[in-house]
Amino acid sequence: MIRKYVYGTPFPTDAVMGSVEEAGEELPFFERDESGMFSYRLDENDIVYGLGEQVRGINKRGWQYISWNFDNPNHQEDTRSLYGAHNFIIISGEQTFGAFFDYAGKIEFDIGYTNRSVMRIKPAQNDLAVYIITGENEKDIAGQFRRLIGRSYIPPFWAFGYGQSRWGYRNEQDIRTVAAQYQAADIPLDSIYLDIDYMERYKDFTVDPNRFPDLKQLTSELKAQGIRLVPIIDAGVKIEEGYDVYEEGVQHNYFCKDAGGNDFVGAVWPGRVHFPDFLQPEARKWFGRKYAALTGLGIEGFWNDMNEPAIFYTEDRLADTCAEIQKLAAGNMGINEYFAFTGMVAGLNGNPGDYDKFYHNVNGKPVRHSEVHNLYGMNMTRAAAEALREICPDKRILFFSRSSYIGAHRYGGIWQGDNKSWWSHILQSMQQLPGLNMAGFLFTGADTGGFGSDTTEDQMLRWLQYSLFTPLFRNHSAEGTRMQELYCFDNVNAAAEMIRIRYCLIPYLYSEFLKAALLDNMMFRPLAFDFPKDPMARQTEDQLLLGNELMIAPVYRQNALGRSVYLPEEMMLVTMRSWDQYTTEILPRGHHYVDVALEELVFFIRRNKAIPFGKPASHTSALDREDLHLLGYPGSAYELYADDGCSLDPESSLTVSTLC
Ligand code: MIG
Repeated sequence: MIRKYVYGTPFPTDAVMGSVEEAGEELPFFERDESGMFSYRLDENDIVYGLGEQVRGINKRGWQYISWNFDNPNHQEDTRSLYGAHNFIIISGEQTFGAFFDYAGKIEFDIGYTNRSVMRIKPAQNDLAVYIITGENEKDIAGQFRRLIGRSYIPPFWAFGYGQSRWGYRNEQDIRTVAAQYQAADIPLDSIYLDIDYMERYKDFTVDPNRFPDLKQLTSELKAQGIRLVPIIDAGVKIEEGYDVYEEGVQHNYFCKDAGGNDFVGAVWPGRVHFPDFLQPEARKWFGRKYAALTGLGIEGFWNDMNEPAIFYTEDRLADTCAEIQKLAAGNMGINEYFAFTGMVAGLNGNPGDYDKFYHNVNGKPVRHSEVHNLYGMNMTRAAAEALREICPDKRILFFSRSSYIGAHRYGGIWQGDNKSWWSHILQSMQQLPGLNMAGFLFTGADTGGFGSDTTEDQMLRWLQYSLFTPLFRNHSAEGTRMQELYCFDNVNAAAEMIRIRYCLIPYLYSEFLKAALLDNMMFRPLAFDFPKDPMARQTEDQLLLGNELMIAPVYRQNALGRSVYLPEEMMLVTMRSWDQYTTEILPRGHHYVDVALEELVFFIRRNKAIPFGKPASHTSALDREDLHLLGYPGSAYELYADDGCSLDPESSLTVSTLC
């Protein structure tokens, strides 16, 4: 059952589909005080699930999280905000229920931080809708919520292939080298990503004519090899006379305005930019149609970046800061002045005050950006998705965004942002998956190998052994970091085998993805969602159930040659060295230590279940989706979902068959 409670005058977020009647009776479970703060007393054994893209555990207890979409490359234990606002939680314990705080601005979730046994939720302003969901159990509650927010985005089939990315591929030759090296090493590959360097001076929808003289030719040449190019699009539009996107945006008032009614100016990669006002339907249509410039060159996928939106600085704050620094430098800079100086400089990027200084035009009325901040990235993605349906009505386009709000899951996926080549970030990515799935984000994954800092060969192998299960499977890294294309390492074949195994698993992963999307299920679940009474399952933070058949338990510690695993039921351990060389062993319910050599992948098949397992191919279009065998308990069957992988309406080509 879903009940809705409205406070003040909420800004419509479009997270929820259709309309839900307001409940007559009082808000259950929570106390609400006169300041507008919601509080809930946590029982010792209560678990709080959710919040999607956030730091810390699957159980969010014991920290304060702030939904304020933020370009934050530091994903640490003490981080409070990342790129998304996924304000849905499920409290599991004494009382089990879900709560969605549908609010476009900043909102704090103090989950046993100030006081260990109290959860406090406080929106910046008291204009919001709260949805309370009760049901049979956690899975049922999550399913009801997913039906409320609408069907998750389904990418094209080829998006399940492996992708190579790096910020720093400078020209066509760099891209050709990546493709050639993958082929030479016999590693499957479906996509190569174009980061900001393909653009002409970071101008959206342009291609640098010197470094990428013929993108159309490059796109078709690579597509003939089964590889798609996936360019990035940033939110800010460069201010430059004669640049059509800039000129048109100014002319039609499609950009956000400052308090004086002028187009607001911020600085990001292109230098001074205006920010499209994605809250205006007309601006969305206009910006969305611009993607046709690239689809016209044969492009079939995009990633949207910097759409929190990220602002490196605004000119007035920069001027004020420089003036202050001059004053400081004129005196004898003592320690206090020195720290004031470094703080001011660091505080330019993403300064909260800057988000108070611009406005959206909502049906003719100015709305201060900070009040609707968390909707910006979602509406950028929506702009593209809605337009692309018209530009390319006959096929799905791969689409994922950095910033998001619940509702964006209908338009595209998200990647988990600028992580680092840290072992802890393998686990962090995994711990976000259940919360993301609860919020509808199924097509997701981390920058494999880590974005910032330098990876090592062993870390890359372990990372692959986790990421090969995530729908979005992309190796990406930052400019200036160590090269981490798989052919750069000594034991290329060990990595290649992991990618081959991924391709053998694609029929299963795609089938479970379709089920999750079409039936509003979570593809990745905490153990306790299926074993709610098992106290050990309720504590397990480093294993997940995948679909209905698998449990994953990756190794995420350096130099570990195995790990402890908890089995909530009897399961079959599968240890794979290569796609055609593996062992299986039935293990009873309980605690086990499992050996996992560096070149080995392990996963578990649940009791009396089996998964379809195919053969590798150099890319998804060469996969034989019929040539499957069942891997798992003898005598068990599997229900396979498949489709043509490209129709906009997935039901139009859906087939459901039983493999046994
Ligand atoms: O300020 O385009 O998260 O994936 O490589 C950095 C360069 C801008 C941030 C993205 C990252 C991308 C990078 N971008």
